[in-house]
Amino acid sequence: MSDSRPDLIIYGSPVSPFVRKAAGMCIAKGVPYEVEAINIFAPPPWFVEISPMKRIPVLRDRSVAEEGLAGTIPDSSAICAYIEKKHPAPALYPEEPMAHAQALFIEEFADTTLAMAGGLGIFRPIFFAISKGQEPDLDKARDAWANQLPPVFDVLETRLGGRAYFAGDALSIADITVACVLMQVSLVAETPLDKWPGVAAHFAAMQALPLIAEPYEQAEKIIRKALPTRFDLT
Ligand SMILES: N[C@@H](CCC(=O)N[C@@H](CS)C(=O)NCC(=O)O)C(=O)O
Repeated sequence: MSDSRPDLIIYGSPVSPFVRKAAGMCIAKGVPYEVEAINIFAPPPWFVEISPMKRIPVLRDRSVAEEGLAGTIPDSSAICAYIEKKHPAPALYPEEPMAHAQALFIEEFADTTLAMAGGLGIFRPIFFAISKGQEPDLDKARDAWANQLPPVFDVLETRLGGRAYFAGDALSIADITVACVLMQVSLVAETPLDKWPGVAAHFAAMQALPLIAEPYEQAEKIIRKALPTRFDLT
């Protein structure tokens, strides 16, 4: 490489939990990366070509190609699987087949069901409104906290079963994804988890890890400019 930029470029914003998930993988493995800002609501034409679902993140591996479609991967799950293959240590996908599949399921559950309840149900109605100079839709956010999230937390509590990790006996993509997606709620609201002690303990332990905390800090810097304090949704 003729310049000082790292091979791995994550197109997106740390405000996206899926960008933070990919960044967390890089941090866990000690792989240099850079987040290159893309405004997903007004993306440049070259980005649309590499993001068929018009979403962030997309990863570019500059050691493969510096422009065009080659060397790019859309979708955080595909990105994380790629980073794991390219940089196997420390392993963030369990080796044992059942634990491996459980990790993939929890990743998917967090990316979809948890993200729908927390991201679409709470983060967006609060932060998108504030960004547009409007009043946050606290009724919608309170409804999501009271009704959409509890069944999701119930599933997570049961699947954790009092253990420290969701799959196998070590940190995996499952833990990283749940933490990154749940922290989307923390960006705008308090997250009292007393009814789910296993989830609460897991969340606290994840928040203490640099691979979770560092990308979140970047997101918080952006969010706190417009929203100095979190809302209480209870
Ligand atoms: N399953 C995708 C989800 C990506 C996603 O939904 N990203 C959001 C930002 S957090 C996005 O780009 N949204 C743009 C839109 O919905 O138009 C992944 O894991 O990467």
